[in-house]
Amino acid sequence: MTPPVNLRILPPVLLKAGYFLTYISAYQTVMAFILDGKEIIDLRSDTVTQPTPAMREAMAHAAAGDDVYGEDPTVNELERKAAELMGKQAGLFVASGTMGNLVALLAHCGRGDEIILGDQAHTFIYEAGGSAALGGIHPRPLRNQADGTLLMEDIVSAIRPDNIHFPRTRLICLENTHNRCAGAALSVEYTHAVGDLARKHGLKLHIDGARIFNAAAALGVKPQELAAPADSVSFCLSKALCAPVGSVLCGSRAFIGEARRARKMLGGGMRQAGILAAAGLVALETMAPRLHEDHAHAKKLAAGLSAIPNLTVEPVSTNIVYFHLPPEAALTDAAFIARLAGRNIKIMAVAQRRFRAVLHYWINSEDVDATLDAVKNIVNDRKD
Ligand code: TLP
Repeated sequence: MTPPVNLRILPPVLLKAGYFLTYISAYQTVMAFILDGKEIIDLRSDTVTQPTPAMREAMAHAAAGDDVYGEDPTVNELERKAAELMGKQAGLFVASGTMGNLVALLAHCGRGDEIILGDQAHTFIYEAGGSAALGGIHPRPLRNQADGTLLMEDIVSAIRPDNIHFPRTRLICLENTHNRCAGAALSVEYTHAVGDLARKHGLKLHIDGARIFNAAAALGVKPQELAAPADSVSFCLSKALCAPVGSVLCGSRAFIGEARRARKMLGGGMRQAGILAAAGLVALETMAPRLHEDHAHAKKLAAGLSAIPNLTVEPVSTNIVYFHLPPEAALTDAAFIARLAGRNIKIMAVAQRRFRAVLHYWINSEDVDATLDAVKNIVNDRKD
């Protein structure tokens, strides 16, 4: 009888398997070291977050189908869950926060329509003018207050009367949390007031809620309370929630139908996107409830930075910390960034003398200590 395995080749095979397993485990150790963020303290953004092992696991086993046919069960589940969390009828999984905002604007507005938004809004500054370039939509930027709000009186006076000379005001856009306004969380009361104003003037309200879960955590409210006055809200899975890709746009069934058409037009129909949506579902379950930890780390970082002579720190309410070097400091912005990078710490320069550090899942309390230590030494010009 022939044995099922040739026993003579078994020892070399086992040896090779042994080497292979050793390589794999060494590889895993190195990758874990790099991927868990311990090697580099990357504070440039929460967009840099690697997916967690649970997300990778869910992605590997996700059920998938053709999402353009509406046949991807995991995408459908993510869209259902997202809509439920935002208190809306329907959701649409999109490739990015930028696409979520653009698709929303295309669905709300026609060519020549005007949107009212903040002059510090992500949509106004960082989205490559997509709504104007691709939708013929006219932006009307109003001055953002330091807390991320727009003044009611500014909004009212920006609404156009019906006159053939003017574009038609169609939409008001808010951002919550407000990225460039120190990550400020806009309150439920304020958002309702803007929603009431919009309805009174026959306008729609869109919220760029890229970090709306951070706003909800900081304010101690449910995200749907913040989204309630809005006709549409988009939020990102790929930022503080740690998923690798994607955002969800939520609104009424009819609105999402229009948005789905706009997404297709932009080339955003992603087919077996359940592989990505699976990570998004894990993000909603596991990451949304822990955001207060990032906020605590942000407060700790801000307190430590403000104790360093010559640095000024903007008020912190969520996971974003902005701070400033004094204008007269000998240290240039580029040198500051480079010296931090030399200690494996990455932060972002957002304007002259203004820097941003964003806290996220892969940054722990010791990383904050290490960052404070590094900044202190560099600002005091101590050699490392
Ligand atoms: N913001 C990024 C950069 O683009 C600045 C960051 O690092 O913070 N809305 C808001 C409020 C955002 O902060 C961002 C990304 C987006 C939309 C766009 O999201 P993505 O990058 O997924 O297109």
